[in-house]
This record gives sequence, structure tokens and C-alpha cells, in this order.
Amino acid sequence: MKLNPGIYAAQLVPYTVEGTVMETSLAAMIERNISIGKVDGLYIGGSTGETFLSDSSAKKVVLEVAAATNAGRVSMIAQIGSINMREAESLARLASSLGYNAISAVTPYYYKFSFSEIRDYYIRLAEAANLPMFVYSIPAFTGTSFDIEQSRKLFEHPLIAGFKYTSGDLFTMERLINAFPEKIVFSGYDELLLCGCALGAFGAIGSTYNLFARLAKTIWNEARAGNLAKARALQAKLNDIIQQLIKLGLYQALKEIISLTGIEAGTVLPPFAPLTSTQREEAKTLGKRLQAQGLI
Ligand code: MN9
Repeated sequence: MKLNPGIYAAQLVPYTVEGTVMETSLAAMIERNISIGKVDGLYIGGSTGETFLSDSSAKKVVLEVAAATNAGRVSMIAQIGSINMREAESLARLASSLGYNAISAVTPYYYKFSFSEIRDYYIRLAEAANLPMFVYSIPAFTGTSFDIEQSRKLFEHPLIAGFKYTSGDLFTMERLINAFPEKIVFSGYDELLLCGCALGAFGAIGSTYNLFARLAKTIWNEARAGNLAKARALQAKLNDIIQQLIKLGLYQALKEIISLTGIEAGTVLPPFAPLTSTQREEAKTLGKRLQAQGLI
């Protein structure tokens, strides 16, 4: 499998108020992540892309625009999971035909599915695409996590390649990395980038890397070079910013700040609410401060 290690942006998606994808702006955002952020890869159609709020045609457009814009430059993973299995399978096949390096699927949520149902879901989707599959584990949202024995059962299938591991349970993350050295674990919480790197994650996938990929790469490289004090100070810097973004509304604030770079970033999909005018001003002030510091 040809996948770069390192920092992957979980691609933000600009939407119109009608909920359609602003294709030119999406392409500009992706181009910015590749040529200015210097990301090692892109994770398309994930939580950050608000995919679970979007309709099928928007999901397809996002996968198509991203593949065409990247044109093979950086590694690309398509998140194709959905609790509508027909939709998920059709997106899996689309990702395959568009040349994605791998797919990923959120753990099926809302209903309480058994482990064997969840395992079948992953295998069916991996086989539909015939691509390596990264299990998108985000227990805070889905209510489901995987222990080592369950992970072993998932990994018995050769196409199940690893995890996008978005959980604060770092003990299990360490156990996974050690138990399955031939598999790949991506660290999913930007706040824990340094911890994931220290434990030997292959890479990290995150929303804030749409703006701070260079900072994230420095954290990653300093940590790998053993410069812990430097890496820790930079993680603290990133976390100060993340805290402010989350307080405003993460995706809304990221979009507002990206718009300062001249790219129209559109709005968020409901039920997410757009920022109030006061929040917009706060996001702009934060963005300008970060620009002045050379972080954006
Ligand atoms: O892709 C992202 N998860 C979600 C992973 O957006 C749900 C993370 O990058 C977080 O946005 C980030 C901030 O909490 O760690």
C-alpha cells in the first residue's frame, strides 16, 4: 500500500446555504493544504467534511473534486462509511474508481450493532472497494470502541489495514500499535498529536491541520527527533488555539479563519449553526493574530 506517513488534513468542505458543495473553493482549500500546508495526505469525507450531515450527491462531489485536485500528489483516504449500506458501498466503489489509496469508514452508529455485524460491515465495504480499509473509531460519537481481541478479529481480514484512532484511551492505542506492528494506526485527536507520535502512530489525521499543518509537522518531526521539550511547547501552542476554536464552534471557526486567506469557505450544514456576528468578529481577530504570528 502506498501511503505516506505523517500529517493528513481531515478535509474541510465549504457548503452553500442550500447544502451544495462549493466546488471551486473546495479545490482551492485542497490546493492550499497540499502546496502551503505541505500535508502528507488528505482524509476526505470525514467528520470535518460534515459528511454525516450531507446528501449522497454532495458526498460524491467531494470525493471527485478532491481526487481531481490532488491528482496523485499526496496520499488520499476516502471516508465512505454511512449507516446506509447501499450508499456506503457505492461510495466505496467510487473511491476505488477515483484512485484513492485507501478507504475508511466510521463505526456504524445510532443502533446498537453487535461486533459481528460491525465486522461484516467493514469487510463488505473493504471488499466493495478492494482497497485497504482504516476503521474510523471515534467512540465519543459512535458509542463503540474496540478492544485488542476485537481488533485482532477485524485485522484477520487482509484488507483491514488499521485504525483512524480518535480516542483519548492512549493505553489501548499503545497496545494496538505493539500488538499489530504490520498494521497502521493514525492518531485522530489533534490535541493528542504529540502523544500519538510518542507511542509510534504512523501518522495523524485532523481538522485543525487545514490551518496548522506546518505547526503539526514541526511537532511531529521534533517529537520523532527526540526533542521533547520543543515538541511539548508547540503542542501547548496548538492546544491553546484548539481551545479557542472549539469555544467558537470548531468547523465554523476554521472556515471563518480560512476565509481570511482569500478562499471562500462557505457555511456549515445544519443542524450546525453559523457563527453569530460577535463570534465571527472573535474568529477573525483570532485568525489575524495567528496570521501576524506567521502560523497561517
Ligand atoms: O478528524 C477530528 N475529529 C472531529 C478528526 O472533528 C470529530 C479531530 O481533528 C478534531 O476535530 C480535533 C479537535 O477536537 O482533534
